[in-house]
Amino acid sequence: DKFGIAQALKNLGIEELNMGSSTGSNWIKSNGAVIESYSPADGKLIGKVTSGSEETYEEIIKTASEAFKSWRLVPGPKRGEIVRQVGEALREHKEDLGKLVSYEMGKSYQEGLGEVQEMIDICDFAVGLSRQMYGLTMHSERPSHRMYEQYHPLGIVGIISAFNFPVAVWAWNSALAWVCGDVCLWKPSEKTPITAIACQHITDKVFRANGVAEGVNNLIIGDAKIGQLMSNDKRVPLVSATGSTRMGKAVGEAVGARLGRALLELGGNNAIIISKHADLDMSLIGAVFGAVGTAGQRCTSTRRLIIHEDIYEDVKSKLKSAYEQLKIGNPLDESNHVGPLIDTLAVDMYSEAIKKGKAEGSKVVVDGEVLSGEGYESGCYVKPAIYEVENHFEIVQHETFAPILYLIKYKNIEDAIAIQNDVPQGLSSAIMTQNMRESEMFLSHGGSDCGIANVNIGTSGAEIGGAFGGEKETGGGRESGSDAWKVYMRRQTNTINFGTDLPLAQGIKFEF
Ligand code: UN1
Repeated sequence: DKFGIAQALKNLGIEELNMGSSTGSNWIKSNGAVIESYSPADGKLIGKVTSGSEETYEEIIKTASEAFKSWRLVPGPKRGEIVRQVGEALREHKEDLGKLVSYEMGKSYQEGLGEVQEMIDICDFAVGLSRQMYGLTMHSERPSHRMYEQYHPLGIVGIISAFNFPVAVWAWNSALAWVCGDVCLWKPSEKTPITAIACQHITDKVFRANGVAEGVNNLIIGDAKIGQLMSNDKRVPLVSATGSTRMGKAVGEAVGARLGRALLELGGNNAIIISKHADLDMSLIGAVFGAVGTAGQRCTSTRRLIIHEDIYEDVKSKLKSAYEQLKIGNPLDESNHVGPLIDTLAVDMYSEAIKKGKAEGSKVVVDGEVLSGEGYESGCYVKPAIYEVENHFEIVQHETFAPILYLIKYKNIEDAIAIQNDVPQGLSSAIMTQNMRESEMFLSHGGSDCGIANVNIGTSGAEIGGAFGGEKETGGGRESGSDAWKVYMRRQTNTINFGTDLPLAQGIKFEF
C-alpha cells in the first residue's frame, strides 16, 4: 500500500458497517446484491457494498419527502451556510478523497484532486447563489396591481451519475439543489460506489452538526433498476442523469411520460479544428491532453481532430512523437501520464472500436494495444491510439469511451465546421486559430452546434462557472454554473391587486 489507500479510506470514515444506502446518518440494511469494487489501477478489491432493494428505495423516498417539508422552509442563505461548511469539509478531505477517486476510478492523482477542487468550487458558487435566486418584477397592465415571479424549491432531485466523474457531477447537482431548497437522492455509478460512500460521510457530518433533518442527503446503491424506479416516480420531480445516450433516452422517455423534468448530460463526440493559422505548440498540448487525459473517459474528451491540409502532415508527425513519450501506468504514480480504463469491459469496447475502424478503412498513425505484464495486472491498461479516418465512418460517429483519436483533413473553414457538426452528439468543440474571422465564424449562429465552443483551448476541462451540457444526443441539459440552478426550482408568477376594483386583463368587460 505504498500510496496510502488504507489510511485514506480510514480518514474518510469508510468501514464495513456503512457500505450501502443511507438517508444521512442512517445506513439502511438490505439484502440486495453485493457489488465488489475493484481498482482498475492494480486490480485489487477495495470493498464490497450492498445494493438497495425496492424497499430501501421506498424507505428513502418516505424519509426524503418528510425532510423536504422542513428543509424548504430553511431560509436560502441559511441553506447556503450549510453548503459552505460542506465546501470546508471537502477542503479538509481533498487529498484523501482525490486519492480514492484516483484509485477507484483510475484517473491520475492530479485529476482526482482537480475533481475534488470542482466540488469545492461549486460549493462556493452555491453559497453565493443562495442569496441570488432572483426572479423578475414586471409592470402590470392594470392599475393598482403588482406582478413579480418567485423561484420555489421543487422537491426530491434524483441524481444518476457516471463513473468518470464519480463525485464532481454529484456535487454540481447537489450543491445547487440544496441551496434551492431541494433534497437529493443520489445513485452513483455501480463502478465507483466507494467514493460515493466517502462523500456521504463528509456531507452527513456537516448536516448533522447543523441539526438538519435526516433525508436531505440520500444515497442509494444500485444498478439501472434503481434508475428506473426514480425515472417513473412522480415523487421525484427532477431526475438529473449523466451517462450514455442509451441510458439518457430511457430516463428521458420515462420521465417525459409522467411529464416530469429530466436534466440530461450524455455522450459527446468532441472535435478540435486545427487551422493553418493555429499556434501549433498550443494545439498539440490541447489535443493530447484532451485525447489521453482521464484515458479518454471524459464526456468532453477530444475524439476528433479536424486539421487543415497545409499543416496536416506536420501535426500528424508531432502527435506521433508526443504519443511516443506518453508514460502509461498506475495513476497514483505522478510520473505517469495515462492511467487505466475503468474495467475490462471498457478495454473490450476499445479493442472492438479499433477493429471496427480498421474494417471501415481507418489508417494507423499510432496503433492501439492492450497492455500486459508488470504494472498492468488489472488488465485495464491500453495504449492511446490515433487513426486517420473519414468523418462518416460509423465508428467515428459513435462515442467510444477510450483514448482513441481520429484525424480528419479539411480544405476550407466552412467544411471544417460542417464536419465538426456532422455527428449525432453536441457537447464540446474547439477551434485553434489566431485568425479572428475563423474564430468568430466558429462561434457564430452558423458555427459550432455544441453546448460548449472554445477558442484556443481544448474540448475538456470546463470551469464550473459556465453552464455545462450540450445539444442533440447529448441531451440538452445544463448543469453547474450560470443560471443552471433554475431547473432545480419551480417558478411562480404572482399578481397582486391592491386597489378597490377588479379590472380584468386584456380590458375584458364582464358585468352582472
Ligand atoms: C464529464 O465528463 O462528465 O470539462 C464532466 C471537463 C470537466 C467535466 C467533465 N470539468 O472536462
